[in-house]
Amino acid sequence: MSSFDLFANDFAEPMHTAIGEQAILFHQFLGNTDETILSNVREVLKVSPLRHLYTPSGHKMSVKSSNCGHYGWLTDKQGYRYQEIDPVTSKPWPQMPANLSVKAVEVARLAGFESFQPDSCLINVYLPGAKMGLHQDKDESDFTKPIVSFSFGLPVDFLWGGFKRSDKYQKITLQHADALVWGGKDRLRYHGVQQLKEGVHPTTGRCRVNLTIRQAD
Ligand code: MD3
Ligand code: FE
Repeated sequence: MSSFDLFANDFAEPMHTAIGEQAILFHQFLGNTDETILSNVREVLKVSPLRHLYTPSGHKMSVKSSNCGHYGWLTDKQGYRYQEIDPVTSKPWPQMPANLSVKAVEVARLAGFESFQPDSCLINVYLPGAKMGLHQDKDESDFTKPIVSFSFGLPVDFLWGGFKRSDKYQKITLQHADALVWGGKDRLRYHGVQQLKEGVHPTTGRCRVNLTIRQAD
């Protein structure tokens, strides 16, 4: 290897990392659109506020959640599901901000998923100590559609597992403005996030915000 190769590698910060056959992490994909997207999310939350959800077995989730788009994901005693009405407001969820669905369709296309029509965005806010245990996303009607996730604020260790809960997993750091797209063979992988560590981020303050954009129906 020449010294030129070493020099080049220092600057060859990858724009994206393939973490699975059909799962790609796009580093800093959101660039300077972060503030615009977050201010649109704050407007959504003025209408459909963040709330803790309860699993069907009665456990309070540590994240606080809301939704925008035609369908919102939720869980309560009646189970995990998508629903068109926000039970807090008894009204439809706020519309998905156009820039959000545009960026999601754009990054899905970059990952090779052409016909993605997002109709749902789950907003999850993590404070230090919050986490999400290993689970599969399987409440959507069409598993051939990808899922796109945008991360903001404090970094977190994302857990990328296999197809059984007991399969071993790897840890991948998700940072502010990163986009993760997965589908196809990787669509039903177990995944989760480790406990958020204490910290303050210049854009979000003492939290992490994750937007999960899906085609639920
Ligand atoms: C890989 N959210 O809302 S996003 C969820 O950071 C959820 O808030 C996490 O899991 C979060 O359901 C992770 C990244 C993610 C989501 C689902 C996946 C990656 C995935 C499903 C299969 C494989
Ligand atoms: Fe998930």
